[in-house]
Amino acid sequence: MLHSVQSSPSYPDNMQKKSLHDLAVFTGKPAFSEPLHVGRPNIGNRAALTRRMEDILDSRWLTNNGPYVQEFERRICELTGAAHCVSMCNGTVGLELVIRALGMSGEVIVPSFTFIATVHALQWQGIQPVFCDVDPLTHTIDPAAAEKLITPRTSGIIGVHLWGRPAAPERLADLAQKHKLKLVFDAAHALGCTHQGIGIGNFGDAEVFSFHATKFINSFEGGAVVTNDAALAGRLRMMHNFGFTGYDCVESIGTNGKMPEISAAMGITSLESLENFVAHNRRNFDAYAHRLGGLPGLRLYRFPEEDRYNWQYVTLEIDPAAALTRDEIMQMLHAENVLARRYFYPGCHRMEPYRSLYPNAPSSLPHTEALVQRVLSLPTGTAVSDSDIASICELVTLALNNPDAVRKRLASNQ
Ligand code: T4K
Repeated sequence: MLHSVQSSPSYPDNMQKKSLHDLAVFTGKPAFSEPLHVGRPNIGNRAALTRRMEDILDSRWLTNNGPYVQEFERRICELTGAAHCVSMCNGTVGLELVIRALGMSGEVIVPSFTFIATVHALQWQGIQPVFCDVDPLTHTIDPAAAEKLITPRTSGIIGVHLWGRPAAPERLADLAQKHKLKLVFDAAHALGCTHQGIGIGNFGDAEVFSFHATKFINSFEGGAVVTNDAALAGRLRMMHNFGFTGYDCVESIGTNGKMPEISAAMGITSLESLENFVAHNRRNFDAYAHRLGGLPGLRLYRFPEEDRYNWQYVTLEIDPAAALTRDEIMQMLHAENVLARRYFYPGCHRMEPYRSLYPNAPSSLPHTEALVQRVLSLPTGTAVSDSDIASICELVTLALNNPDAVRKRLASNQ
C-alpha cells in the first residue's frame, strides 16, 4: 500500500496503486502531487540560523573573513581533524584555486565519472584533463589505470570520493610520490566520512568540499579547501582574496573566492545537525535496501561497514539485463513525480568541450561507459520519509513485475 506522507504536508494522501493501470505512465494519478527531488536541501535549526542572521545584520560585517567564516573554518577543522580550512564561495572555485596554488599544469589525470565541475576546473585554466577509468565496484578512480596514463607532461592526479567513498587514498599517494605528482581529492560528497579511521580532509596535498544547497551539509552555496600544508593554506587564503596580504598590498594573482557570513552561518547551523542528517540518511538507505533488496537485476551501491559515511547518495545499479532498463525505470518514476537522477550520465568525456576534444575517450573508459548506463540516484535526505521510500519501492516493484506492458506503454507515450 502507498502511505500518506506525514512529514511533508505538501504531499496529500498517496494513492493506492494495486494494478498496473494505476501507474502514472498508464492512466493513474502521479503518486506524489509535487516533485520529489534528489538533492532537496537539509535545513537545520531555523531559530539558530535566524539568530545568526540577525547578528550578522546587527554587526554590519557581511563578508571578508568575518567571525562566522572563522568559526565555520574552525568547525570544519575539528570535524575532519585537518589543520587548515580555507572556506570558498563554492566547491568549484575551491578546486580551481587549489589546482592553481599547487602549480598543476600540462596534464592532470581525473575520472570522467564525476560531476562536470571536477573536470572543468582543469580545462578552465588550460590544463588538459586526462580521463581515467574507475573501479566498477567502488566507482572511484582506478590507481592501476591512472599509472598507465602518466606521461612527462603529467603534473597531478585528482581523485573523487564519489558518493562519499574514499578514492584509494594510499595507492594514489604512493603513485603521486613515486612520480612526483600533486594529489588533490574532490571531496564534494565526502564531508564527515573517514578512511581507516582518518577523516576525509587529511589525504593528498588537499581536499575540496562542497556545501552547495544539494549537499547534506549546506551553506546555501559554499566550499572549502582543507589541508595539512600551512604554506598551501596561506597561498589559498591570499588567492581567494584577490592576492591581498594587507591593505594596499597584493602579493599574487588572485580572485574573489570568499564565502560570505550568511553562508558560514548556514554552514555552522547545518553542522550542528550533522548527526541527525547522517542518521536520517542511513535510515533511508536501509529502507531502500530492505525494500529493493530482493528484486532481480537491481543492486544498491553499498559501503564497507568499517568506516564512517554520510549516506547522502542512494545509488541504484540496474543491470542492463534486468526486466526494465535504467532509463525505463527512471521514466516510470518521473511520471510519478519521483525525479530520480542519472548521476553522472553521460560521463564528462561525452560532454562538451571534451566530447569534441577527445572523441576516442569512450574506448579507454569501459567501466565508466557501463556505469553511466546503469546508475540511478534516488531521493533521500531529511525531506524524504520512510513512507515516501515505501511508495517509491512499490512503484519500482509494480513496474518490474509487468515489464513488457510498461515498456510497450513507455514506447507508445513517446
Ligand atoms: N565535485 C563534485 C563531485 C560535485 O558533485 C560537485 C557538485 C562539485 C564538485 C561542485 O561543487 P559546487 O561548486 O556546486 O559547490 C547538483 C548541484 O548543483 C551540484 O552542486 C552537485 N555537485 C551535483 C551533484 O548536483 P544538478 O545540476 O544535478 O542539480 P540542481 O543543482 O539543479 O539540483 C538538483 C535538484 O535539487 C533540483 O532538481 C531541485 C533540488 N533543489 C536544488 C536546489 C539548488 C532544491 O530542492 N533546492 C535547491 O535549493 O547539480
